[in-house]
Amino acid sequence: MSLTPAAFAERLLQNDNILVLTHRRPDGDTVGCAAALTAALRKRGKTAYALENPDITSVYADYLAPYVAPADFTPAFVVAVDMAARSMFPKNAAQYLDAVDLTVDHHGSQEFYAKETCLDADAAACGEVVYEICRALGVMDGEIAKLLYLAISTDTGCFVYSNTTSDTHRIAGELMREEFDCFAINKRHFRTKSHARMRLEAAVIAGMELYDNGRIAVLTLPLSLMAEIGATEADADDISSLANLLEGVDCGMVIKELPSGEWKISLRTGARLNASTICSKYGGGGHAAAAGCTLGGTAVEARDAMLAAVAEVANG
Ligand SMILES: [Mn+2]
Repeated sequence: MSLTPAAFAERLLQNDNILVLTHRRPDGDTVGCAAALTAALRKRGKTAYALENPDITSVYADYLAPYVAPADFTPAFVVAVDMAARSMFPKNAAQYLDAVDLTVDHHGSQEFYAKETCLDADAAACGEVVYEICRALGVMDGEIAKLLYLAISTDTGCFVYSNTTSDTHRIAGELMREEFDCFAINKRHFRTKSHARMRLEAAVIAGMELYDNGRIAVLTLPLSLMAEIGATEADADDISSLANLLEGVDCGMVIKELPSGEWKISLRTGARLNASTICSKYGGGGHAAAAGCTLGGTAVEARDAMLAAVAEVANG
């Protein structure tokens, strides 16, 4: 049912005027994949653009900017990258909800909304699959390699999360043979924190709650705290990895307030718990070790709903 990367590349070569979509609240994987795929298609002589993403932060905006479609671009073929579900479409992509020709993804919770899908749920990042597609397209250079390295390094926490495999390292090694400044990417995304980010981490850690004999850590990030600190969305990027740093914790939960007043839940789990199964109870999903969902009500109600779901899955 799933397309191979080679078949995916074939479909791309048979079409033109291609638009690439990224997911809501874009991360390095979706942005790196969209930019890399667009660059690769242009190298093969195609007219290709990435759709502007209204949620993009300064952490990733400059990677996508050279590829963003002009307002008057009318696509003939639409591709989605790293997008598991229709709920992940950004607001400005609503017209493509039922019009995606191809999806490439690595989420086990993939909903198969596209006409055809290339899914590798064992890949640590969608960037690993897009790497194979670029190889099948016969194109690679320093720019594409930089973008795919961004995708893979950010989805693996710079190669330390449990999703990292020997394939992840092999592909990263092959990318590093191309000409780009790998250290600059690592320094920017993994070894640098803004002043606001440092203060934000201190504040959410001060408010950390522990449950289940210290196995569950909950961090809450209301917009009022963001405003108090003067933190932007860019300062809160990947804050969900923070809770699991505490010794003894194998279920880290970050409850972050959205501008809509709802709560975005990010769950990071060890082998004992499947994060995607837990989040799917509330319409979310993702990977076994990292998943998310959105809940209404107060932060306390969202937390209690999540703790109940965790307990249910742990006992089930
Ligand atoms: Mn991803």
